[in-house]
Amino acid sequence: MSYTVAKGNQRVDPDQAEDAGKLVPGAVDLRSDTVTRPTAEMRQAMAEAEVGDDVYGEDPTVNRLERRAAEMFGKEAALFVPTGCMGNLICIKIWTHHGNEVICEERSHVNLYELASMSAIAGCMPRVARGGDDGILTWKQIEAVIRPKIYYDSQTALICLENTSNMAGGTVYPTERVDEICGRAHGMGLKVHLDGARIFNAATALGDNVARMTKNVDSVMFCLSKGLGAPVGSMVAGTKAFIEKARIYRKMFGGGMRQAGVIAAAGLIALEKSPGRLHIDHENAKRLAEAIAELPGLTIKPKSVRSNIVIFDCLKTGRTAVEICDALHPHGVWAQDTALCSVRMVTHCDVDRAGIERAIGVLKEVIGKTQKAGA
Ligand code: TLP
Repeated sequence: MSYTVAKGNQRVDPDQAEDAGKLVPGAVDLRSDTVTRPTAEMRQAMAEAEVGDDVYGEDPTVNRLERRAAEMFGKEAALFVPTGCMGNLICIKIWTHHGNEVICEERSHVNLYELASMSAIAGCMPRVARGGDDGILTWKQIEAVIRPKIYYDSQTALICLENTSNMAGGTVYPTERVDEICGRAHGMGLKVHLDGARIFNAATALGDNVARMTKNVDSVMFCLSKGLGAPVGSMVAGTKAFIEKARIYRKMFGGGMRQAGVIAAAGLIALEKSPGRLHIDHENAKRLAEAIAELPGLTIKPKSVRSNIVIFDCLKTGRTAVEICDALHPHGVWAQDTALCSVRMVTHCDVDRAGIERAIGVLKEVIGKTQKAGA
């Protein structure tokens, strides 16, 4: 079977590949949970959505989504934004001045995958702290990189946490840790922003609720378009005054959307229905990790897999992550290289247990061949 799909983190050139994005029967797409497609219920709601001009505040569906998100997070207000990247940038922009430093974990999305927008647009320097293997920061690690209040030092303004921590393998912040960091940061006049792109996965892993988990952060961004399965959109939540500012920056960054109710309708369904099924993705990730741990040359600690992200090391196979992904690809199992010898597989609502078993079968075959070739 031949088809075209982005390999690893490459983008398919639509002029070169007319079949880009076409559904491939039987393919198991584990590159990311961003690949999920809207359900029939979402599509129906999108078709029927009541809409208006959201820049004028007149889209009833967007207004409903924003009210519901604020309520679920126990915050005064929320704002619908096109992407997680824009949501994070808006929050960073509000909490900082040009020349400030933003503390974040080395592997965090704001540091690695947002095209340096905090520098290019908000005028800030990322100041990275290295968490342990789990990418979860302690106060001690944060404190070590806070700048002293000296006039010739750039000043720390903000701490960005990421929950779950994507590139550390979907690891989860204990809520007490977030509370401790917020308490100490606030005591020093610093703000805390939470990149909660996958906060509902974290909530599922902890058995906690998102309002409690984000009670003390100053702002939170979360994505509707990842594990929750909506086609587009993320939310930012905080105080009413903060969201008023966020609305201004959203417009400045080109994110003022008009009849956005069409996509907000899917977001509402994602918010209500999807959190309750995330445990299935987590069980699938666990199963995948346990099978991977048995394969020669692949390294992963299945116990460390707490949510829907499985990252394994392939150094001992003698092949790079790109080579492994390329070898899986023709068998219809798609994964993403995240470093030279590190492969990521993300479970989500469009891959069921049968798909996971198929991925395991293909991995066994491909890794078996690798071993024979290397022997
Ligand atoms: N993550 C994507 C890639 O950009 C790496 C993925 O496939 O995981 N915060 C976190 C923690 C994220 O993982 C992502 C996207 C974002 C923010 C940005 O969200 P979008 O793509 O909506 O801008």
